[in-house]
Formats: sequence, structure tokens, C-alpha cells
Amino acid sequence: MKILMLWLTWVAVILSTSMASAATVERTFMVQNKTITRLCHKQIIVAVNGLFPGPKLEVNEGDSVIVHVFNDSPYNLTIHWHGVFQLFSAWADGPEYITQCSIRPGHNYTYKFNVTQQEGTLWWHAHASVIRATVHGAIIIHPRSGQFPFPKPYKEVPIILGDWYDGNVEEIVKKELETGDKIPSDAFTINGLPGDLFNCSKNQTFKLKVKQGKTYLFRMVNAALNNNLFFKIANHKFTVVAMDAAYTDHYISDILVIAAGQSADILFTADQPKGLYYMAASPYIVGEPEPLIDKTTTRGLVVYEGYKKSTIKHKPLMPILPFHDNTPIAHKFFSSITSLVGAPYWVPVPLDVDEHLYITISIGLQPCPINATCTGPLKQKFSANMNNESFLLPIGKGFSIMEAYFYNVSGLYTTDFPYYPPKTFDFTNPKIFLDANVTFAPKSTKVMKFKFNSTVEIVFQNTAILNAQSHPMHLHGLNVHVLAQGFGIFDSTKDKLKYNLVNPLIRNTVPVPVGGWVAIRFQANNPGVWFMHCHVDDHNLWGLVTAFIIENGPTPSTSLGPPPADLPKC
Ligand SMILES: *[C@@H]1O[C@H](CO)[C@@H](O)[C@H](O)[C@H]1NC(C)=O
Ligand SMILES: *[C@@H]1O[C@H](CO)[C@@H](O)[C@H](O)[C@H]1NC(C)=O
Ligand SMILES: *[C@@H]1O[C@H](CO)[C@@H](O)[C@H](O)[C@H]1NC(C)=O
Ligand SMILES: *[C@@H]1O[C@H](CO)[C@@H](O)[C@H](O)[C@H]1NC(C)=O
Ligand SMILES: *[C@@H]1O[C@H](CO)[C@@H](O)[C@H](O)[C@H]1NC(C)=O
Ligand SMILES: *[C@@H]1O[C@H](CO)[C@@H](O)[C@H](O)[C@H]1NC(C)=O
Ligand SMILES: *[C@@H]1O[C@H](CO)[C@@H](O)[C@H](O)[C@H]1NC(C)=O
Ligand SMILES: *[C@@H]1O[C@H](CO)[C@@H](O)[C@H](O)[C@H]1NC(C)=O
Ligand SMILES: *[C@@H]1O[C@H](CO)[C@@H](O)[C@H](O)[C@H]1NC(C)=O
Ligand SMILES: *[C@@H]1O[C@H](CO)[C@@H](O)[C@H](O)[C@H]1NC(C)=O
Ligand SMILES: *[C@@H]1O[C@H](CO)[C@@H](O)[C@H](O)[C@H]1NC(C)=O
Ligand SMILES: [Cu+2]
Repeated sequence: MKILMLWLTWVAVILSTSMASAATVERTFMVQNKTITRLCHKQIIVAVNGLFPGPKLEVNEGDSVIVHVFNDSPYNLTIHWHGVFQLFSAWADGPEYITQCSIRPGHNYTYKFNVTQQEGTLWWHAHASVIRATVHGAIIIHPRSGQFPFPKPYKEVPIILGDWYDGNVEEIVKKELETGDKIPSDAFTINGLPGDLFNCSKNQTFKLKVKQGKTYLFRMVNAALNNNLFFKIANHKFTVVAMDAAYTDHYISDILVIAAGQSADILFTADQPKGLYYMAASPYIVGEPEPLIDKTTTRGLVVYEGYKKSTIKHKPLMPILPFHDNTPIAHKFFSSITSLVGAPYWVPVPLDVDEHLYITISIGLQPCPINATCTGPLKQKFSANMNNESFLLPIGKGFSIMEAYFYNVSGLYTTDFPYYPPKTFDFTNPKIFLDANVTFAPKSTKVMKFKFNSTVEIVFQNTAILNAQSHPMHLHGLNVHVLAQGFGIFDSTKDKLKYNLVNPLIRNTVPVPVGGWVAIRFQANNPGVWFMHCHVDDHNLWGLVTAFIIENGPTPSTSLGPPPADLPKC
């Protein structure tokens, strides 16, 4: 049966690549154990079709996608299509307990959705526990016309950055949640390979052959579980042309700052003397105590064709990466890029705002259970919250939130997520670090409901409780306009004047500046239940999560249909 499915998939791929008009791209994802060697020893990971990183999903804008997911792994899992709008197909979005229950071991589910109104690089990943550490891959959306809003590159190269835990990542995170502590990653990877700065990894270095004078489109993804990253290539600059599959004004830079969950399209021209150049990535982390930071560097090699070892003696050149807490470099990158007005699927900023939210983002603590031993700060457990609400997934309630919403089942969630933080204080003052009366937030399952097509503005305000940190906030189902950002406490009179209402960046994952704020706006025109969370998985698991319910529009064509018959049951 499975062999037949694979064969059918292969036929579908051939059909889809030979047709110019909208096609159906049908794939099978066999999710299974895989034994691989990293950092000197063998380890069992979970992988799709035996590949790590997983297979790339390549489509033309407008295509229909069908992915049969067979879970032959020992863990519950779901797959999320990160950044894909899922217009009127929220049942295929994937986050466990939000839009579906997990696909249990031995079970299968078929994701069906159309990829419309977006082009560029996105990615797919598991969205249950931390299976996504090794279950992820690129989504490449080609323009239907074949035309990019920039000269056609010579070749396209997916470059997936990741982090690596030296052990069974499910077990490591289970321990983390039991002790309430944090365990840093042990390595970073480029296309799954740590590179030659790590022990036993000389032959696990990503190598890219390039032709001098040619321009390559690097399709960049940060798939790391817990880390924002800096990425550089020795002696080369590149041009950013899209982020999160939305075209940008061309931005020339010698560095890419890519937060957890983000993707970017960059043009790289091999315009240097023939030779060897390292590409390298290391973390951008602020606010964590030293032992909780993975300060390692991954690197891969750019090899110019025709370069002769005998004639050039020098070792490969290594780029100089910023120190891990270099916020000025990160802020310059995040705040300088604008969207490409008039590019395919560009949308103007909606000007009439219906809903205003001001959401504080804090790391905090939760009490250590009686008789347990916790090793987090003050011997308590780490926790995280928005507006002083720390989210609990509705585990063991029989349904996902979207099923409960659709079938009017009560008792899973409430719709009273607060518009404002309950207390106003000196949010970003470092002295509030560990002030006991703001450090503990209650656990709840509070979501927010929006009328169809309403315009929502959110100011995310980072606080210094426990530590100010950079949080990449990801919204499912929609892109947002990033109007402005800054440091300190948001001042609505002064800071609204800084809003870019003309050509702000459009993205699905927005980093909140460390000890600062960011203002975003979106039109709630896609009915469903959309997860909204920090893409640093530790923070996500500690509760830095909520969901937005977007109600149906007035007509069947603006409403979400019933769930597919094979939607997994809890
Ligand atoms: C998969 O690996 C896990 C350990 O990571 C092991 O417990 C399980 O038995 C393995 N399953 C199969 C089908 O090999
Ligand atoms: C997929 O799961 C369905 C139940 O949802 C089951 O009937 C079917 O046999 C499974 N398919 C395969 C190929 O295992
Ligand atoms: C995808 O688009 C086709 C053609 O417009 C439509 O018939 C189909 O229902 C759509 N599928 C989903 C899952 O939205
Ligand atoms: C490599 O191995 C040595 C000796 O075991 C150890 O001291 C060092 O920390 C290791 N380096 C890395 C990057 O793991
Ligand atoms: C990589 O090197 C290790 C020894 O460090 C060796 O065991 C392994 O077989 C090599 N792998 C490949 C693919 O060459
Ligand atoms: C804690 O441990 C004590 C002594 O073993 C036991 O009597 C008590 O019931 C435990 N409390 C909880 C909540 O488990
Ligand atoms: C849920 O409740 C709404 C409003 O009361 C109603 O319109 C809808 O038909 C109900 N849905 C189901 C599946 O019962
Ligand atoms: C915490 O409580 C104390 C005493 O009630 C008060 O003086 C202090 O201002 C409070 N801190 C914050 C940040 O609200
Ligand atoms: C959060 O809520 C708890 C419980 O209601 C309260 O004690 C605490 O002061 C609140 N903290 C903040 C920052 O609002
Ligand atoms: C949503 O509202 C905008 C105006 O803000 C309007 O142009 C658009 O047609 C509306 N869309 C739908 C589907 O009602
Ligand atoms: C796996 O998912 C099923 C169905 O939702 C649930 O009953 C079970 O508790 C889950 N198992 C784990 C280990 O989370
Ligand atoms: Cu975070």
C-alpha cells in the first residue's frame, strides 16, 4: 500500500512539473526513526522519508498540495506549513491541540491546502512537542509566471540553519520541563551538518560549489528550536529580496539576522577571486545567563569552481560574526528593510483600525510542585506569559480548540485574553528582575476572538521581568505589517508618529526588540483558529502562546468548511 502511494506520488510529481497551469502536488511523508551520527556518536532521530533536513516541498503559486503523512515514529506529531496562508483551509494548519489532535504512532492524516497569493521561501515543520528539531524542510513557492521581481538567478540553493541537541531531544526537553530549568543546544547546523569546528565533524561540513560571476538565490530558513541566528559569508555581501515569502526592497548586507522561525530569500553573487570562503552562523541571544547560551559556530564552505589548491596557499577565509548579544546589529537589520510596493501579492497597510491590543511579553516563574525538585531560578520553574496569562494547551479534553469552536464544545478555552496587561509598571526597568509580585503569572487557556475582516493592531511590549529577551512572535494563517519598533516602553503619542504606513515589511514572524516594543497590523480575513506564539520553543512550552479566533464572514465562500473526515481524533 505504502509503496503504491509512493509510486502515485512520483507520477503526480512528473505530471505537476510538466504542466504550466495550476497543478496538484501530491507527496507522501513517511515519518520514521533514523539513525545518524553527529558530534562523535550515533543517535536515533525522527525524520521524514529518511532525510534530515526533510524533503523540500516545491510548488508554483496557485498549486494545490496534498501531503499524506504516515506517523511511523514513536511520538505523537502533526505537520505545520509555516507561513502558508491556509486560506479557508485552517484544518490543514497543523499545530497540535489548536487546529487538530495529534497523529498518533501508526496513524496517518492527509493535509490538503492551496498555496495562493504568496511567493518565495517558507518551510514546514512538526508542530507537536519538539519533534520539529529534526522534522522540517523548505517550502519553495515559485512564481506561476516564472518571473521574479529581480533578474533570474543562475541556481537556487536551500540553506536550512538549525540547532542540535546532543541526545534524544524529546527526552532532553522532557527533563527541562520536569526540572523547570533550561538546557542549551550543543551545536548549530547548516543543512543538517555542524561543520568542521566541531569534534568528529570534518566530513560533516556543508559544501557549495559556485561558478565565479554567477548569482545564486539562497533560500534561507532558520529551523533552530531555540535560537535566533547571525549568518555571514567571508568577503561577500548579498542582497535580501524577500522575507517570509513577501518581496522586499533590495537590501544589501554582509550579514543576515534570522530569528527562529523566519525565512529569507537572498541573492549571492560569486564575485570574489576564485578560492574557498566559509559561510557561518552563530546565535543572537541576549539576557540569558552564560551557562544557558550555546556559543558555538557552525560553518560550511563555498568552493569556487576552477580554484586550484596548488596555486593559492591560503586557508579558507572565515567571516567575523558579531558577539552573541550584539543587539545594535540585529536591530539595524530588523528595522531597515521595507516591503516592495506593487510586487506580486503586496498588500497596503489597512488604515482603519478596529481592535487595539497592547501585549506584554515576559519570562517568569511558576511554583515548583510540592515534593518536586526544581532547578530553575529561585528553585522554581521557568514560565512565560503574555499580558500575565501563561497558556495551557487543552490536553486530554477530547478536541482541539478549533474543533471545540466549530462544534460549540465548552470547557476547552475562554475568549477573554486581555487587551492590556493587568498592571502597568516600569516594564523595561532591569530592576524589576525577579520582583516576586510580577514574576508569577496564572496558567489559563485564554484566546481572543475577532470579527471577520476586522483590522487589528498589536503593540508587543517586552518586559525585563527575569530578563529582557528577543522573542520572535509568529502568527499562523496571516501575514502582518511591521509598522515600527523601538526600545523602552511604547509611547502611543510619540511612537505612533514613527509608523511606516507606506512600505512596511510584511512577515509572519516578528522579533520583539530586547527590552523594547514592535507595532504590527493585520486584516483578520481568514476564518479559523490561529496559533500566535513565540518561535523559541522553550518559551512556547513555558506558555508564551495564545490563539486568535477569526469568525466566519457573511457568505459560504468567506466561511471555514467542516473538518476533513480523517482529521485525527484525540
Ligand atoms: C525509535 O526510536 C526510539 C528511541 O528514540 C525507540 O524507543 C523506538 O523503539 C524506535 N522505534 C522503532 C520502530 O524502531
Ligand atoms: C490511514 O488511516 C486510515 C484511518 O484514518 C486507515 O483507514 C487507513 O488504512 C490508513 N492508511 C494506511 C495506508 O495505512
Ligand atoms: C483549492 O482550490 C480549488 C480550486 O479553486 C478548490 O476547488 C479547492 O476546494 C481548494 N482546496 C482547498 C483545500 O482549499
Ligand atoms: C572536542 O573534544 C575535546 C576533547 O574531548 C573537548 O575538550 C572539546 O570541548 C570538544 N569540542 C567541542 C566543540 O565539542
Ligand atoms: C566521517 O568521519 C568519521 C570518522 O571521524 C567516519 O567514521 C565516517 O565514516 C565518515 N563519514 C563519511 C560519510 O565519510
Ligand atoms: C509529599 O511527600 C510527603 C512525604 O513523602 C507525602 O506525605 C505527601 O503526601 C507528598 N505530597 C504530595 C502533594 O505529593
Ligand atoms: C454553534 O453555535 C452557533 C451559534 O449559536 C450556531 O450558529 C452553529 O450552528 C453551532 N454549530 C454547531 C456545529 O452546532
Ligand atoms: C511589588 O510590591 C511592593 C510591595 O507591595 C511594591 O512596593 C512594589 O512597587 C511592587 N512592584 C511592582 C513592580 O509592582
Ligand atoms: C499576574 O497575576 C497574578 C495573579 O493574579 C498577580 O499576583 C500578579 O501580580 C500579576 N502580575 C502582573 C505583572 O500583572
Ligand atoms: C475587507 O475589508 C476591506 C476594507 O478594509 C475591503 O476592501 C474588503 O473587500 C473586505 N473583504 C471582504 C472579503 O469582505
Ligand atoms: C498522543 O495523542 C493522543 C491523542 O490526542 C493522546 O491521547 C495521548 O495522550 C498523546 N500522547 C502523548 C505522549 O502526548
Ligand atoms: Cu520567546
